[in-house]
Amino acid sequence: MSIYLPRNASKARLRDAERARQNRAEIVRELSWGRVSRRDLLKLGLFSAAGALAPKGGLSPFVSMSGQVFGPTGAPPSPLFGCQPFTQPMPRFDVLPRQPIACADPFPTAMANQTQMTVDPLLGGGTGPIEGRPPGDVWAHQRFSEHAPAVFVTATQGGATTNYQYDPACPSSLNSGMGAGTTLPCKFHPGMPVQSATSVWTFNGTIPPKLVQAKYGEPLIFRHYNGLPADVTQNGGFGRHTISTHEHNGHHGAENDGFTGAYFFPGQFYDYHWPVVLAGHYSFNSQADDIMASTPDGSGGLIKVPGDWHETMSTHWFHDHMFSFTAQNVYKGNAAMFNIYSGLDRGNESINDGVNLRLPSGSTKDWGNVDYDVNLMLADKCFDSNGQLFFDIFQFNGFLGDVMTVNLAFKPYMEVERRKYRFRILNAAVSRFFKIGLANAGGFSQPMTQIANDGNLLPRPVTLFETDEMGIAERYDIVIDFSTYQIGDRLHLVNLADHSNVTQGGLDGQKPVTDLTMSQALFGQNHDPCVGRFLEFRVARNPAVPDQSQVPDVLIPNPDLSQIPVVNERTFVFGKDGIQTSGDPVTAGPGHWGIGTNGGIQLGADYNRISAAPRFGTREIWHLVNDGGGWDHPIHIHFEEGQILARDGSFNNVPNTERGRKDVYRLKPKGSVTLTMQFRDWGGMYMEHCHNTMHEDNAMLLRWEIDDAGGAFLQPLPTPIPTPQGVRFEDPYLL
Ligand SMILES: [Cu+2]
Repeated sequence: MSIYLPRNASKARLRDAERARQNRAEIVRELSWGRVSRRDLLKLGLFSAAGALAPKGGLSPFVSMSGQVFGPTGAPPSPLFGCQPFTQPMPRFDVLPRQPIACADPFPTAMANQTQMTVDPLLGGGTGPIEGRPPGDVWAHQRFSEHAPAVFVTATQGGATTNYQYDPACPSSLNSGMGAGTTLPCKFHPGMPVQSATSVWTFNGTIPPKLVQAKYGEPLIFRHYNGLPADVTQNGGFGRHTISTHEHNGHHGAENDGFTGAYFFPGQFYDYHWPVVLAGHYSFNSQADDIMASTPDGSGGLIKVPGDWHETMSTHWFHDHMFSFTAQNVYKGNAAMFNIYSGLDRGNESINDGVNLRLPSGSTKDWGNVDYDVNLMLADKCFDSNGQLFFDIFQFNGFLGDVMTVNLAFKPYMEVERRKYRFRILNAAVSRFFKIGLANAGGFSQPMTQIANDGNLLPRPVTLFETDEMGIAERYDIVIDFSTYQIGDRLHLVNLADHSNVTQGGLDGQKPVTDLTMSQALFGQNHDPCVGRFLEFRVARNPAVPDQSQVPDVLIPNPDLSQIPVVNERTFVFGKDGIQTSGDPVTAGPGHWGIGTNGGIQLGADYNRISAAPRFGTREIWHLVNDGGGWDHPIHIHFEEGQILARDGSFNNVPNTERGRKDVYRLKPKGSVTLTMQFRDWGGMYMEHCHNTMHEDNAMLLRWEIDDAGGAFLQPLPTPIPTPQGVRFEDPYLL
């Protein structure tokens, strides 16, 4: 339960709460440094077996220093330093340069580059490989020469610093006045303090968040340098300096999937090879003779590619997946977006070739225009009394912030033209759900058109006045037509999902408690500080050029699975108190949460254990079941998008906005989801987990794998155990 005292709470209560927060922060810090383990805290009586922080005075926000419960109280509200909503422009994403692969030095190699370098004494000294990817055949890039990298994109994870190289990839007139090269200090608002290099860790250490643009058939190397401090204690109290980068729902080999145990150390890099192929690449349309499966050629035409065009993907993101530390690292800034372009979803609204859907984007470039195609990253944050980013790992049910941000800016505004825009909205929160409505100046709900869910365009667009409850890591692509408004009009995106729990007196990280109406959210008595308006649109002018975009009645129909046999069904039950079966402190993490597979007991997380191993080239049906404790769990299955066959036993319960393809499946309290997935093209070890990352980091994560095709695979695959001096391997065990 994240608790925030009201802003008018008494000074004494605020002082006690701040002291409790500082005491808790000290324990969080010790844990994050690895100086104490959760087992140690358990022994000290500071941690209950169920994982909750023991109610000792000065630690829990529920308990006063004298041992008296002070009821619905807790952390002091984040200071806003007098900053008002909608007083800063929203920065568009910072687009990372796409360089020719020849710029990569050293040149990428199929197997991990084991060139030795000196290792910092704080990391044990000696020497170790420059690339942190596990060595050898098993972790070589699969089919590397067939998908020879063409484009090189690189970034360094680092502490907060000023951005002098901002590139929004659009004119300043379309970015609320901010042009390329605008100097951006790392602040959540110009009136808030600069974030210190230990408080915020982002790609290149800068804000706004980064965007990588890719297109089908053009393999890309993302070289991720770890520029974080070698000293594990230099983390501002939370965040781990080892990282593993997951391209969320990337369809590629496991060596590029950001496996939770394949993390790398400060001073190292990791080459992620993202071939960007349509699912079915090796088994469907393999001669590439269907123009619908295609990619822009750079000069107005199309190049056909293998695979099933019904599996075309669009809006991805990538983020840290470090075992047990994902929530802290993503919250601290390890989150970026990845737009994939295709013949269908080209990012050009004027090319009329019978394939291009001509969604709102722009026309200047052949593909990948972002003039009217806007990435939005939503996240709730929390600050300490100095205005530095704050995190509390003891919120096992979920961590909720009290300050709403878009693109890491506190409640910004965006100037828009009178025309259609596409917004690629990502829920990048730790535990918060959003339900989004669009309000006009009078507070009345306005129509929006949802065109995509997760990475995938829907079979048909859906007009709505409010979105579904958007789970963590889900993406909703929404088109808003501002041509029906007048110059000078102001509209707002409004969060309707209220996490406040009045009976328990705090914010509930388990699920949204109440879905508010627009009028309740705007005019009601709200206890959740992140409810209400969070982004202002200012209708600034008529379009500079006529809007040529459209939203066709048919987008991407689902792939036809009728001829593909189902070879297996599996059931995964998501619940509490996973039983730990391994005492290995490296690969295993104790419960609070857990997952039971095929009728087995609920188990804690252990990435040395294989919980499912579907056969390469097959299709299965998986049942994801919430054990009914009153929580929602947004479950992400890596590797390939699936289709939802039933919610709570029936297809009738699947809303229109979920009838396309998905990669995150919200279970809802007591709910279940039945889905079907295929396992093709690539192999290796993947994950399935709750994307409430507090649940994920506390044992709601398992490893599954496809281990009989795609590479030089052993069965089962050896588990990597990274060290700064090199990666060793352990034999896994099968459930
Ligand atoms: Cu969960």
